[in-house]
Amino acid sequence: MKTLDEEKSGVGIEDINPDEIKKELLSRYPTKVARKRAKQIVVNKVGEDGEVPEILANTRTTPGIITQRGCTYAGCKGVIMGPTNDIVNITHGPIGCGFYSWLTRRNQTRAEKENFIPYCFSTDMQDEEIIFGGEKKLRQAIQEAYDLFKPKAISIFATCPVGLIGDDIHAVAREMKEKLGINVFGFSCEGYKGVSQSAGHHIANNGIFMHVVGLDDTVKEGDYKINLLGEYNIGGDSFEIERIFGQCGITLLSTFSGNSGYDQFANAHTADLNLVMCHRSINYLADMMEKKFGIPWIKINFISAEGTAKSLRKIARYFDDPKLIDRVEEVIAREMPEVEKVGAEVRERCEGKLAMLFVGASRSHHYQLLFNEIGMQTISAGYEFAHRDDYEGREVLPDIKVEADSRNIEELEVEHDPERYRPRKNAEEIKKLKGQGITFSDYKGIMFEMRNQVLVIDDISHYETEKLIEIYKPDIFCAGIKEKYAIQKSGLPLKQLHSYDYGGPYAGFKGAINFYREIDRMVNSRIWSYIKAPWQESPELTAKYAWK
Ligand code: CFM
Repeated sequence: MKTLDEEKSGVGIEDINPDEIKKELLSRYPTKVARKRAKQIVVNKVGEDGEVPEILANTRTTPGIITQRGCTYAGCKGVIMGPTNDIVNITHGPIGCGFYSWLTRRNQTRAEKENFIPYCFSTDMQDEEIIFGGEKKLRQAIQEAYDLFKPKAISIFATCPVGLIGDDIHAVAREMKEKLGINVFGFSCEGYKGVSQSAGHHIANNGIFMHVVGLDDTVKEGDYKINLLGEYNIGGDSFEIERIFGQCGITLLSTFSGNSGYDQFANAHTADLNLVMCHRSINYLADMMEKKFGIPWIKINFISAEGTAKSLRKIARYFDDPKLIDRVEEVIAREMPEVEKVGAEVRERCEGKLAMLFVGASRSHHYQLLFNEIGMQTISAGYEFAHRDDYEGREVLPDIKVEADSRNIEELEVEHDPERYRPRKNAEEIKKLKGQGITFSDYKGIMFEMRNQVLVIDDISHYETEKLIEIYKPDIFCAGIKEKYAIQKSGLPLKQLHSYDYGGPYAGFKGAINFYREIDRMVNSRIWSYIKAPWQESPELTAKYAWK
């Protein structure tokens, strides 16, 4: 029997010319498509001054290409608002859209009282509503949900047909808010609104900011008050992060939106610092909260043990209190030995193995750090729907061309709140913190942290995926459920980084340990080499099933 290493050719980054591969990937496309894809497939090159190449992103997928992307409604309802536990989220549309937003994302919660996450609320539009309008049915659905559950708030999500027939969900929301005396608000997040789910993030950020954030001015007890933005508690990640904050004595007011609810959002503006975990999905809210209430934001990352330690130190430095600084160091010192022990053990078996990561946005970046911790390299990565700033860093923001598809999404005009705007740090303090290496309102992007010569690919197609696997023969491919079985059939393990398969948490210290062990099992298992499609072992089957 061959050893595992003999079965795999073990191609290294050094052995392959990425420009040649790019040429090969493009060679199958019609000229016009190839020209566009050429700008979305980039060979990474980080200059000495940190400069990175330009990439084309957040642009329409060419019809006919099998993309990984989802729709605007998925980004708004599924991603940002879905994890909230005590808001009744009603999908206004045909039942199919509702079904696919029903607990398929593994966002967990520990709701104290109400938990509506396991429910799927839909107006179940039929032909009649499509032809004569669905506002009446929406009104009835809101009333029914209210009568049954008496929630604090109800939100409405528009699906494609709602926009096409012109139902005014916002007028219905206003009317029902008045009638029921609870907060009712709508999101015009029709699936077609943008080029991907990214548009839905922006719409959700606007809605939650306009309708909920700032409604409750109560100043809560606790030191070092923060919000965690862009963490959705997939597989229990938020629970692990909350555990760490608890140990450090950091007060978490609100998470947008993992393990969080209406009251937390309403009160979030009383925090002293916003932490941004997933930049893509929530940067709008961070910027708006800073403008309106004066809360600064910093980019942090709790994926990877190093990232977690670094982020905690950043928070401690921001609050500039020796008590917190010491406590954070104690927590890191207590947690790290176990992480390092498991890491070293796993590293022996994983060192030098290759990973590819193609997930929505942030995770393709953050998980590279976890792989690095066990000695694995990322040979190619990219985002489904992120924007140029997530690749190249926020300094390119002024250069990003706003196209018609993005112009569709409202940019809110935000000003200082006349009474409640309060800068959390004065100019001198900010200067001091910057001197200590803290950067505010900034994200450097994925390319900056990737090796030269690796392929960075935006909105990867299924054809490109198969080609890359054939050429690079990576040890693991990270993507989602749509890719999972197709890729596994090629004899390669696929780790779902959206839902985590059935695993997690992977955030924080304990999460890092879980991830190391899981990847060790996956890349060092022989099981994939035993899988052979019937026609690989019995070629005559090909003939039997052929047309003629
Ligand atoms: Fe942010 Fe996410 Fe992601 Fe995302 Fe998503 Fe997700 Fe994702 Mo799936 S908010 S961008 S829209 S980190 S659902 S929790 S895993 S594609 S990489």
